[in-house]
Amino acid sequence: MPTNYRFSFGPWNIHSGADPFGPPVRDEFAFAEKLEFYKQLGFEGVQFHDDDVVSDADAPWSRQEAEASQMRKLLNERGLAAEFIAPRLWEHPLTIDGAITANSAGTRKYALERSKRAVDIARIMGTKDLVLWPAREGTYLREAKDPIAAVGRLVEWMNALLEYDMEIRILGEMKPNEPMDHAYVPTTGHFLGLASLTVDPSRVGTLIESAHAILAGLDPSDEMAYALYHKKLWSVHLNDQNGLKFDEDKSFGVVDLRRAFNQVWVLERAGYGQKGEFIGLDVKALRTQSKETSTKHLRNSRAIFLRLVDLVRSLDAAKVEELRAARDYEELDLLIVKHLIG
Ligand code: 3MF
Ligand code: MG
Repeated sequence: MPTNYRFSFGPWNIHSGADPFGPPVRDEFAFAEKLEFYKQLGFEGVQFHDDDVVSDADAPWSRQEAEASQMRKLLNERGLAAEFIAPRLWEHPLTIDGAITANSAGTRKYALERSKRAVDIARIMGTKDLVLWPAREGTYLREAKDPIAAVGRLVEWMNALLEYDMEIRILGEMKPNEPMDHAYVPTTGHFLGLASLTVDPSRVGTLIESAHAILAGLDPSDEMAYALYHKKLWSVHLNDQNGLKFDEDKSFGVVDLRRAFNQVWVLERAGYGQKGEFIGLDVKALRTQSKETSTKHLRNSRAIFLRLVDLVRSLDAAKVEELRAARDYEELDLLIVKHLIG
């Protein structure tokens, strides 16, 4: 049975074009306007940070609860589903030097309490998935924190959440650097090692972002294959990245079509999506786009993904096997490139 792929993105993927070196270049769409784009563009999943759902993640719970219920209603009315909630632990004044791995016990307590509220928000929103992008869980200089204690603190944080809610799943979204010089848990493999140390490894898995793997000097399709073998690829952030520089969040497949093809191939071969997993995107419109044309990166990424699905399905698999057996990789190279050129 061919997979009928479902797509998701987060509200931050429609944005005003600000970057670290310049202010916004186009007006922000209101949240309600962003929601209308989902179905129009062929998406049904919404990825959320906790404070994308509620206006203030530090507000009294009664207010957060009411706002989350209201958001759930907005999604239901539009036939949309929340894919996951990610506690945004990297913007608060308390978490300047990290949240889970901060030296300050008070900050670590804040991080855990806020993460528990994110779990509560997830339950209201109808998802069991909590995404951890450990943005500032690393250092600017090696001596700033105790690196062994830091690893333990990540495990303790996961254990506390797994015990707080017996159904919640934690998906680690690993990235080797940016905003930190080095992250403590830079890759999927590192994270899966930690997952095995938690009180319930069956509820800890991964979300793999193409650009994050590339920034680690790794091939995203091999990273996905590694997680798929562990049955722990529970979401993806497809995008593209031109070499080792800042996280570009380019549209899927626009830099390296063959690398994108291989990601689609590994997902398709493993039946990814058949248990309801979303094809998530984490892409940004170029700063040069006008407001009116600032959702084309989402349209394009989805279209490129689906075109690559066609190409994966029409690839002569028997020929690939034959060339593998004959170890004629030059011929295989040409077969793939010709297939992509069409
Ligand atoms: C950073 C990211 C983040 C995460 C998001 C959800 C802003 O490189 O990829 O996007 O995807 O916070 O975890
Ligand atoms: Mg991401």
